[in-house]
Amino acid sequence: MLSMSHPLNCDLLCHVVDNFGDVGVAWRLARQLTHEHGCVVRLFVDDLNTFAAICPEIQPRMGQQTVDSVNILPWSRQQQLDPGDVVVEMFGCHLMPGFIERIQRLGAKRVRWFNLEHLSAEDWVEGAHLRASPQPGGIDKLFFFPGFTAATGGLLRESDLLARRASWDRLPSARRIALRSLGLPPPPEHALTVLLFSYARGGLAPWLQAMAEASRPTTLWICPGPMRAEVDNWLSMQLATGQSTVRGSLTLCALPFVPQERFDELLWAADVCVVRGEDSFVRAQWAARPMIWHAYVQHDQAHLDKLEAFLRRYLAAAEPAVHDAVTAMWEAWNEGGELRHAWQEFCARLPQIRRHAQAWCEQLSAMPDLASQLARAWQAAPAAPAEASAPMPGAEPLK
Ligand code: TRH
Repeated sequence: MLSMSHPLNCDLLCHVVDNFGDVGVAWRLARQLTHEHGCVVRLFVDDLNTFAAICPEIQPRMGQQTVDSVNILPWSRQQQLDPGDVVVEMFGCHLMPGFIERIQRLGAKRVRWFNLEHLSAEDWVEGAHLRASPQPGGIDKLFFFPGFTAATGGLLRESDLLARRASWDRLPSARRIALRSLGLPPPPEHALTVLLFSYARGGLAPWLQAMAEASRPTTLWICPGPMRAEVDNWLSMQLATGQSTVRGSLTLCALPFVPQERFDELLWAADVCVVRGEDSFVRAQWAARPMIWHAYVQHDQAHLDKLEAFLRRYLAAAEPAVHDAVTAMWEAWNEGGELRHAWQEFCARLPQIRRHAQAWCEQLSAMPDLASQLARAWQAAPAAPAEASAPMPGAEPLK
């Protein structure tokens, strides 16, 4: 909690490049700063339709709205408003010129300015974290890098997340109840459950075939997205949302898109999580489940460096069999390799991989979470607070 005489006014600004991760991360951070750090948060987003997909309470046409005590504003409102005490631009999005001018006019004594960057396990991140980038007008913008080591800004993690997951794990009926409320049939007894939320990837047929031919039944939960078409191709039918079908040992279910608040339950319900991008990747680590990460593809193949950098950290303490099985599976998934053999080896090592995932989660949880580190970073060099009594324009709850 910040030790200021008035709640800190914090602006988060998010430009949706594509998919759901940009606003997904911004939304998590906004709520955590509000609920755990007592900030008054304004979240400016340029694509409220995408926001509404992960948070159905959002009304895309509204000029201003308050959801879960966070003030949500369309991107263009920057033009009319003064910045708060802290400004966090998400992922290097370009703020509107009028807003930048007002940050500069108020100056470093009044505004702390951060650029929250993308997550990477690469070594250079430690050196770049909290580096200042001098801006015209004599104000510094600080780079804030999430990461997996103590010298980075850490990962988003709500204070009660691991306790909630632990009580879910202790409650055998939790999965059944969650699945029923999503309209999904319970998986066959002793079935392996696999959650599929990845980018497009050809060559899925051998993987699906391997699951269909396996002695252990498998239930595959397919999230909305490009993989649905791949699966439909293999099935030679269109699987509608909520529909299930069976091929040999494999039951396939097409999931609805769930609100972000419920996404963790899908991960917790699965024995193996295929995740992607940034936010689902981090949540799978907090779920402490065996996972396969599909990195967000970059033109210059930079994502493969990110993949290798993460695998180095993730598997540093792993036993050789786990190391080899996970590396082979992740590389095959990301590099378009043949999946059948890698999957069979991965499944053969599942109990050890699960123990490894739990140990990794414990190791990560020893680090302070990202929101707390961000709050500490702005406290380290506090700017003079704005007038205590005046509520921020654009921060009033809607009547
Ligand atoms: O959606 P992503 O691919 O997001 C991003 C963006 O593409 C971004 O531009 C890029 O920079 C980044 O990846 C690396 O994957 P991600 O990050 O996992 O975000 C998905 C979000 O969607 C996450 O917050 C969980 C949420 N989600 C739901 O709320 N409900 C669902 O049913 C599903 C499947 C996901």
